[in-house]
Amino acid sequence: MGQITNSRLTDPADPGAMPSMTYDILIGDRSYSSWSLRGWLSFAAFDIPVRVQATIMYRPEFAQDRHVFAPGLRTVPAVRTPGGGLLTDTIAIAWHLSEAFPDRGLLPADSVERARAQSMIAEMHSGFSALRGACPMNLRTAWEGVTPSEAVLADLARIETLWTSALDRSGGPFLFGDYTLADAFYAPVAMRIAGYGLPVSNRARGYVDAHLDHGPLRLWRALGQTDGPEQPTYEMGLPRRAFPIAPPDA
Ligand SMILES: N[C@@H](CCC(=O)N[C@@H](CS)C(=O)NCC(=O)O)C(=O)O
Repeated sequence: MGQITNSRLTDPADPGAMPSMTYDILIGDRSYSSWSLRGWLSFAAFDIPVRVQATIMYRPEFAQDRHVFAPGLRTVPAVRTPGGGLLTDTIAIAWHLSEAFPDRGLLPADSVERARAQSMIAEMHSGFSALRGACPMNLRTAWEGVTPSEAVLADLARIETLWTSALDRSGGPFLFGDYTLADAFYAPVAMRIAGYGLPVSNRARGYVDAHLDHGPLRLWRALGQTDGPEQPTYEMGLPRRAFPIAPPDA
C-alpha cells in the first residue's frame, strides 16, 4: 500500500516550502473522479509512496487548488515527481511509473503480454465514451432500473472481448494474472458495472468482484465516503441500492 497522507495544499512558490522528496498527487473526489482513481491506483497498487492532496470538483476552490498544485493545471489527477517533473494525464503517470519502477510489475514482464496491456490501457484512455457518459463513476450509491443504450451495450461488448481474452490467457484473477496498470485503468469500469448493474457475463462479473475485493480500491472507496456531501450532478433519479461489496469468495 502506498503511503497515504492528506496534507494541506501548500503553495510551491512559497519560499518556505520544502522541496518534495517524493511524489505528490492531486486527486478529485474519490467517489466520482474515475481518472483520479486510475492515477492513485498506479501508485497504491504497487506500493509506490505518494503524498495525496485532495480537492473537490465543481466547487470554486477546485480551480484554486489546481493552480496551487501546478499553475495552469486543467484536470485531475496530476503528479509532481521527485525530480521536479509534472505529469498532467493518467497515461503520462502510468508510463512514467512503469519506467521509474521497472521491477514492481506495473506491466507484464513478457513483451507480447506487455504490448497487449499497453493497448488495453490506451483503448480505455481514449474510448468507451458512451459508457463513461451514461454511467459516471459513483462509489457512494448503486442504482436500480438502469436501461443501457445500444451504444453502452456496444462498449460493454468490446470490454467483454478484451477482458475475456486476457483472462483466458492469464487464468486471472486480474487481466494479466497479477494486478497491473491495465487493471488500474479498468477498475472504474468494473465499478460502473457493479454500481449500475450492467449486464455482463459471469466471467466478467468474476473480474468485477476481484476489483471489489482489491485492498487499495476498498481503501479508496472507504476514504471517499468522508470526502463531503454527495455531488448532485451524479443523481440519476432512479431507485437506489447499497453499493455492492465483494462476495466472501471473491
Ligand atoms: N485525460 C485525462 C482526463 C482527466 C479528467 O478529465 N479529469 C476530470 C476529473 S475525473 C477533471 O479534472 N475534470 C475537470 C474539468 O474538466 O474541468 C487523464 O487521463 O488524466
